[in-house]
This record gives sequence, structure tokens and C-alpha cells, in this order.
Amino acid sequence: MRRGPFRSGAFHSPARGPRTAVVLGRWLGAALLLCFGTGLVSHLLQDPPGPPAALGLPTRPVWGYRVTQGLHVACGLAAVPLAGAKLWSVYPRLFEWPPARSGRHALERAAVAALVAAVLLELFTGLLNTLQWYPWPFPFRQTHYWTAWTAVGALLVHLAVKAPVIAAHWRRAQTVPANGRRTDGQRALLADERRALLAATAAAVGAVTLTTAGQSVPGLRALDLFAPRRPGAGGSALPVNRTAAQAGTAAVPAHWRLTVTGPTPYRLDLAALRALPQTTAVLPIACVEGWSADGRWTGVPLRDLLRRAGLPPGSAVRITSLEADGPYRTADLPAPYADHPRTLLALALDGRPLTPDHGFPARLIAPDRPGVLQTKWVTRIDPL
Ligand SMILES: Nc1nc2c(c(=O)[nH]1)N[C@H]1C(S)=C(S)[C@@H](COP(=O)(O)O)O[C@H]1N2
Ligand SMILES: [Mo]
Repeated sequence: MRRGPFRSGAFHSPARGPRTAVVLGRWLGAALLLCFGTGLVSHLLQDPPGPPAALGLPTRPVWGYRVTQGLHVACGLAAVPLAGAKLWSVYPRLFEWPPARSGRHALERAAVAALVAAVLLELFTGLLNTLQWYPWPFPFRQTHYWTAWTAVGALLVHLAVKAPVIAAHWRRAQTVPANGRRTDGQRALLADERRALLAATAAAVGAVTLTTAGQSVPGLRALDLFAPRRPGAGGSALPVNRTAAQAGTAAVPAHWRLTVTGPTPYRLDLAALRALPQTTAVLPIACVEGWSADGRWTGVPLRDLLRRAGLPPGSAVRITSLEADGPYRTADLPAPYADHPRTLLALALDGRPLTPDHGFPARLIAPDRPGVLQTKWVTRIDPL
């Protein structure tokens, strides 16, 4: 174990030490906690507990999910260089020998092992998810969700165990004690090295953020070098995650009808839908994978379609796509969204009929919801 890069004294640096670990820990901790909070929001929206109709899920602000999920992905990306720097700052301690000196030390190291493993798995799965790349046999969302709880639990143990060290090094003034063992020159060198490390870390975080945030922050579009999704596909400013060709819905059957069930079920063709009173609303598509963009949608308010089928306000519905299979073939719409005046069965985007990639002939668009739930190629609406 104690050879090569693992020998004690490997990669020695004066910039290491509790103060460095505390400063980096604060940044990383803040990024991870923001990830956790915004991730819980996303999870609750995608997997609402309890009966869908009974829930007061938020429909306001309409761009709410755009902000929380944009932050989630931005903080996750920023956490990658932060986690690297944090691991580097404590590197020799990760391979300490003997592995445990006391019960407390054993607990401390077990929590660190769980924390490091969970955070690395979380950042890895999240990063690959932004690339729509799933090279693993386990379900992404459940794994990402439960790993997050593991990471937060291990983080709380870590913070509790380290509380005295954190308290002692929280403020800069207390961190360079005049302990007589270091000369003023050595102390200045240490402070310089630490400053350089923190500046390099901050620069890496800044670079990662500036070159990816454009996928959800309009003002930063020009700098968006590394974000995987580009607007402009499918003939609009919105990116496309799953094209009609990929979903097998490129050729919509000539007999396509929208079916709405309820006390007075009915079917309507596209011309009949276009003849109904239309509403236009600017609403974003906010993808879980971190990109988002506004669209100007025109279509029939969903609640008008539901009233016509005899479904009263407060009804939750299931929206079904023409897509033969795939995880987003159906989406359940809790009552707050179904009743919202700007929830549309959209027929047009930016004044033009929907293109196949954006969901022709009809798609759902609802405020403050993850993109995965904005079902394209809609063919049925059923009460839940
Ligand atoms: N039927 C169906 N609807 C779907 C999807 C899908 O795979 N199948 N993808 C969803 C996802 S993940 C997103 S982000 C949005 C993207 O909408 P857009 O392609 O119009 O930008 O559509 C959603 N609607
Ligand atoms: Mo998405």
C-alpha cells in the first residue's frame, strides 16, 4: 500500500493543511447542498408522492424549474473541479496507515470513504446524464437519487466528526498561529501557495461554469462551448432531445385523432383542434439534463379540452404519446397543471405548426415542469 504515489510524503505541498481543506470544503459543501436541494425539487416533480390530484405542486413561477434545474447542473459541474481540489488537499490522509487508530478515527474514515465514493458516483452519473449517455445497467434517476442521500448522510457524519477542526480553521486569522515552529518566511510561502491553489481552483470553476451555463442562461450562449445540446435543431431555437425519427413517430398516421376520455369522451382531428379557441403562451422547456429555452407556444388550453369531456376542475390526467415505447411515452399531470390557464395542448411553436421533432401534431406544454414531462406526439388524454 505505502509505495509509489501512496507512500507518505508523496506529492508534498505546503499548500495542504486544515485551513485549505476547510476553505475548499466550504465551496464544495455549498455546491453539493445546492445540488441536493434542487435535485429534491426535480425528484418530487417527476415522482410526486401520493395521489396526483391531491397535491399542491407549484405552477409558479412558470420558469421555476428552469432555474432550479439550471442551478442543479451548474453546481454539479462546478463540483467536479472542487471535488478534485478537495481530494488533492487531503490526499496524503486518504492513505493514512494504520487505517484506524481509535473508534472515532475508524468512524471518521468510514464516513470519508462513503462520502468520496458517493460524491464521485454522483458527479460521474450526473455528468454523463447531461451527455445523454447511460453506459451502465442500473436506472439513472433512482441511482442518482439514493446516492445523493448516501452522500448527504456521509457528509453530515463528516462535518460532525470534523467540527472542531472546521471551527478552528473557519476564520483566516486563526489559521497561521505564531507557534514558533515556522519562521515568518515559511508562513508567507505557505499562504502564497494556498492562495495560488485556491485561485487555480476558482479559475477552473469559473471556466467550467462560463463555458456550460449558456445552455440555460441566454446571456452566456456565445460562450457555451462544452454544453452538449445546441439550439437550432428541429427548425426552432429549442434543442431536441429525442427526435421524431428516434421515437418512431416521424410519420403520423393519416387517421390521427386526439382522444379525450371522461364522462363525455370525444375524438377530434387536427383541423377541429385548430378551429377551437387558441391561446399563446411563452413557456420554457427545461430539460433535466441542464439545458432550457423559452418557446412561444400556441394551442388549446388543456382545461378547455377537459371541460369538454365533462372533467371538472381538480382532475388529474394522463397524457399519452404516439410513441410506441420509451420512458416518456406517458406523463401524469396533477390537477394544478391541468387547471392552469397556460397549460396547452400546443399545435404551434413560434407561430409555425409544430415540426415532427417538436411533437407534431400536438404536444403538452405546462408551466414549471421538467422537460421530460412535456409529452410530444400526444394522442390521448385520460382522467387518472
Ligand atoms: N413522447 C415523448 N415526449 C417527450 C420526450 C420523449 O422522449 N418522448 N422527451 C422529453 C424531453 S426529455 C424533453 S427535454 C422535451 C424536449 O422537447 P423539444 O424536443 O420540443 O425541445 O420533450 C419531452 N417530451
Ligand atoms: Mo429532457
